[in-house]
Amino acid sequence: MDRQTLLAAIKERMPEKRYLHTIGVMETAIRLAEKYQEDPKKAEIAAILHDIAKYADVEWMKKVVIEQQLDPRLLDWDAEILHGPIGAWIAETEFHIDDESILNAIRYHTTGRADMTTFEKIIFVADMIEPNRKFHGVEKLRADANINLDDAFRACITHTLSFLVSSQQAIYPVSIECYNFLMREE
Ligand code: DGI
Ligand code: FE
Ligand code: FE
Ligand code: FE
Repeated sequence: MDRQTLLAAIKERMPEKRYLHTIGVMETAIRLAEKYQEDPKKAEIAAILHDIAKYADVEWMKKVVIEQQLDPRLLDWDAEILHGPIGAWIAETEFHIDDESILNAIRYHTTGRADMTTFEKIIFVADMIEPNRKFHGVEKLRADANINLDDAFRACITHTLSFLVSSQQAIYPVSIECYNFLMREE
């Protein structure tokens, strides 16, 4: 599916602000894919579809979790955690994406997971540093991403988990697995 078709399909499912975020992720992901020798066309598709489920109905998403036998732990969480795995399912069933690397990049774009691939890290980091993101520390993450993807990814995960702890939010177990994996790497 080409860029314009995919963009038209997602545009009607999200507010303008989220659409502009998606364009930013797309441009950033393509640039990082070129820099770190991954397929920019695949990065484009994963980026365009990554937040497709962000505004989907939570009860509907939980129904999909049950019917598709996704991780049952998802049932205890809201759209912020559900939209990754459900986004991957929509990409597969509705957009006929069969490339597992694209589906996994969408699936784990919010939480990360243990032993992320380079391609998954690109989508994760692009989501966090795209030009419309404005949070304290984002410039440093952007600079890191231009130097070393692994270091940038580690800094992104640390930033997200620190934020969740400091605002006393629950942490999804897969996010913890991602963090622990990084801390145990040499
Ligand atoms: O969908 P986006 O806003 O572009 O970004 P995202 O999918 O990376 O993150 C969505 C939200 O989920 C963001 O506010 C951070 C939050 N989040 C990430 N990991 C966890 C989490 N929230 C909880 N409660 N637990 C997590 O482990
Ligand atoms: Fe997201
Ligand atoms: Fe993210
Ligand atoms: Fe996003």
